[in-house]
Amino acid sequence: MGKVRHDWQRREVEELFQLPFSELLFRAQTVHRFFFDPASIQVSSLLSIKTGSCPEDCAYCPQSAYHDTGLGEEDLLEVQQVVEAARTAREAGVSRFCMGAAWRNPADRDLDKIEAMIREVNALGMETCMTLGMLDREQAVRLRAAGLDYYNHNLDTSPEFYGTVVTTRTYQDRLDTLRYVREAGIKVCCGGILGMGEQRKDRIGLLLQLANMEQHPDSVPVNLLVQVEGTPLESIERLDPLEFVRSIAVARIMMPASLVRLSAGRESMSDELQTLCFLAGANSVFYGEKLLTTPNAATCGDDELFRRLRMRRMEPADCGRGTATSGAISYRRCGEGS
Ligand code: SAM
Ligand code: DTB
Ligand code: SF4
Repeated sequence: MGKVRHDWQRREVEELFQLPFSELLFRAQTVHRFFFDPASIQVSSLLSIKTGSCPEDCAYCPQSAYHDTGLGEEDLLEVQQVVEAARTAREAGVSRFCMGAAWRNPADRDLDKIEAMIREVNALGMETCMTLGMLDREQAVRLRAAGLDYYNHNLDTSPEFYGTVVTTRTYQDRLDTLRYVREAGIKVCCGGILGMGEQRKDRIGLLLQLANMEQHPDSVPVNLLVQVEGTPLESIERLDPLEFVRSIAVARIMMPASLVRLSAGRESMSDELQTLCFLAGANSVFYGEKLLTTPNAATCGDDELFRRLRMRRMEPADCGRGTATSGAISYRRCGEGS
């Protein structure tokens, strides 16, 4: 039960997906409560620090310059603008601040500013996360030296399906950046997007990639595609919501000590569907009116949902890997601030 495995076989994962729903959720909940307090939830906020006109062609993304979504290119924000947004998030009880840029990779000339953002947000007592595209080894080392806690870099889907959604980079490019991030001592936030027209075998392929890494990602964002007008995936058939819940449950079982984030897509979900995702083992969300460029679930609705479910916010110290000592965890209740 307390074992964290890195040798998952496709056949076993297929069998998990095929379990009766009640059995799958029971197994996921059993694992979840061994590693975490199942009533606690980690809360992150997102800020787009550089929006639009990205040179990559990701079919899902409203920020790709290849798609006409009406988003113009904006400059990299000033450090003070970022700090203000982080302070507001902290006052709303957020423990991790995630900053995203529509870049293929950061230019070295922008790194001084990025480093200042990391230092100043850390100084507010928040965990920092950046998602800036591909990094080289030296850039990863610089970000860590500035104090960066997490780097988000998603594999997004299976290696087999990847070429259908992105052609301007390879799966191996993503894996290389993830390796540099790990080697630099930064915690890894890595997950994917479901509902892009992939098949179950691709969802399994993604989960196998994540769960068979030498070290599991510390955070695993599971995004439900936000279907944005002007992107090639705007009219793709919607994923069965129960298949989405199943995928969360299987992610929880395969990566029991990681935070599994119910990430993009909550705006289109009912409270009841989100509740099923929490029951399946999701224990992290993005909180705030906006994701990067699209609307997120409303904060007042989230506060009310957490209150109805009696869910408590995790303290930053408990947001790392699950400890299997849930009794020792302390909490800040929703709305109490920092
Ligand atoms: N440019 C960097 C990169 O691609 O790594 C960082 C920003 S990018 C917007 C971060 C992640 O957002 C992507 O890896 C993808 O998983 C997610 N994402 C982008 N568009 C999305 C959408 N329409 N629905 C769900 N997730 C999306
Ligand atoms: C992640 O996995 N999801 C977030 C974050 N990491 C950077 C981004 C979601 C973006 C959704 C589309 C948008 O708002 O532009
Ligand atoms: Fe650019 Fe990231 Fe969007 Fe791809 S997902 S187009 S790399 S911002």
